[in-house]
Amino acid sequence: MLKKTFVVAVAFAATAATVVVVVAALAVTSVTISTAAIGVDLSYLDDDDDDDGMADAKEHMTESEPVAPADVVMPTKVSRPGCEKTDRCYIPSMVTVEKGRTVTWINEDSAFHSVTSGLYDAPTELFDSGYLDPSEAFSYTFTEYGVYDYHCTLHPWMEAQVTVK
Ligand SMILES: [Cu+2]
Repeated sequence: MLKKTFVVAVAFAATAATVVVVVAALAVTSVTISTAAIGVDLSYLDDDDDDDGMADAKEHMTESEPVAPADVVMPTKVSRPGCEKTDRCYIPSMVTVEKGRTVTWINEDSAFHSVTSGLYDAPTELFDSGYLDPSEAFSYTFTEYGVYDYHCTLHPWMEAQVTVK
């Protein structure tokens, strides 16, 4: 009787151990499957094909930058009065640069504009881009400290300023 009980106990223990092993094996399998599933999902999400670790969105932004980056933009529709009310005839209308720095303007409007030193009523001879075609850029290097007003010779409301410090 005692021996039979012992055999049953051993058999039970062996069965229990098997169940534990099977459960453990299933757990390991399910973890492996989960990881594989995540791996598949990630590979679909990651369409970055050059493996440099840069986000694709950032790379696309870099690609869309203009060939000649401008510090100041003449935006669309500034050939009509109105931009002066929101100070957006040149954007930004006030820039501050270090001495020796070159500032670049680009005409993003469909009309001609200029970048001419001084105010419309009181121009100076420091710089004058002449008429800038649409998409045309103009650069000037500021070699002296000061506050420089500039304007468009075609549109008196277009005035802005560069500060060199
Ligand atoms: Cu203009």
